[in-house]
Amino acid sequence: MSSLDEAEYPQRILDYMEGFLISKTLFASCELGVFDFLLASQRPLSAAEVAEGLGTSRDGTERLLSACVGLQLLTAHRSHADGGTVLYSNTEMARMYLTKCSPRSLYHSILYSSSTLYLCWNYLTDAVREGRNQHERAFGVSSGDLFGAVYRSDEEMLSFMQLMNSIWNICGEDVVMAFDLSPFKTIYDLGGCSGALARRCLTAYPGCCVTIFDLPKVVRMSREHFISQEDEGISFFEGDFFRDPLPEADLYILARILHDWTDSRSLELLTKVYQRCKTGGGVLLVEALLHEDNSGPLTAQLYSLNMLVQTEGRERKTSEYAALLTAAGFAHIQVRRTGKIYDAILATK
Ligand code: SAM
Ligand code: ASE
Repeated sequence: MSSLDEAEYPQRILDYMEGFLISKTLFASCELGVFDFLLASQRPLSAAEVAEGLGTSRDGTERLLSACVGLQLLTAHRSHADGGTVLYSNTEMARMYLTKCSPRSLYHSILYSSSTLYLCWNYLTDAVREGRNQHERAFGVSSGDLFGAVYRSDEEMLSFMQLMNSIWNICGEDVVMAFDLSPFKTIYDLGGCSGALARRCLTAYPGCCVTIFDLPKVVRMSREHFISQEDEGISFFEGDFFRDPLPEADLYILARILHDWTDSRSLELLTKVYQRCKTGGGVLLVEALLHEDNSGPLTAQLYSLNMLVQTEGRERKTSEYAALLTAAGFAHIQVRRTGKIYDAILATK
């Protein structure tokens, strides 16, 4: 296709227009459990066997599996024994990223994208028109309290936490290794959520102590589903980072926190962090950084639209984070781009 002139054939426009067909094919395959079923069977299966196992229609399943072959998520083998029946198995990419229990699984990100993001994005046009998030339209909940809306039920909270958790399967190590954090012994992960990044920190810096600071109900859920007694070096602190005093620490991690909030709320939080931070201590921001001229990366540009439909914040450029950090009192601002979704900024007091 790439050899055709765009003036003659608008391949890219067609791809953009129909991009959601691909997303939905991926969502449905994960929701139905296609990749986990093929993994468990340990041999290639026909569409009829998959349909029988999943309790789905034969014809619908055949089309879904065929589309997954087109997406290179499945491989089709022609069985010689059995009159040329097509048998399907996971590609390595699907096995690694789409099965529920793989260490690099994105399964939960995909489920959240399907059940929540897709519904919010249905109102992107309204979000742009109004300049605000769409929780009310999409889910009928007030967005006055942002995380009250995001956590509108226990099920929704767990699903959000699983989304937060799963991306660190892919990007976590890069983010905690972007700087040498070994001088910082007492670390608070503000809005630390499921604790996935705290865990990455401990693996990279076995000598440190990480405390996950989050809202009480999030801490409860994290204890129940994500962090066990065996996770030595990890503890919890229940609190509201806007309302409650912050504990003293060497390093505060704010991963995907500031992008939820306006400049003024972000500055309020960073100022509080600066006041409690030990001298020589610091703050690590983990965010998807936009280029200075806003020319990319595309992921950060799209995530900024997602922040519009779902939060009160935006994705920012390095200079915008630097201005907030400076205004809060921090100095020695350093940036490391990872080449993956999330980058790191370290500033010290
Ligand atoms: N840092 C985690 C990560 O990157 O995976 C989670 C980021 S998530 C977008 C934002 C986190 O901030 C959630 O865990 C949420 O519960 C927490 N949070 C929101 N408002 C808070 C508040 N007022 N006090 C403490 N935590 C809060
Ligand atoms: C937030 C991060 C996310 C708040 C809501 C969110 C993500 C999805 N919804 O702080 C993760 C990043 N992914 C996207 C599409 O923005």
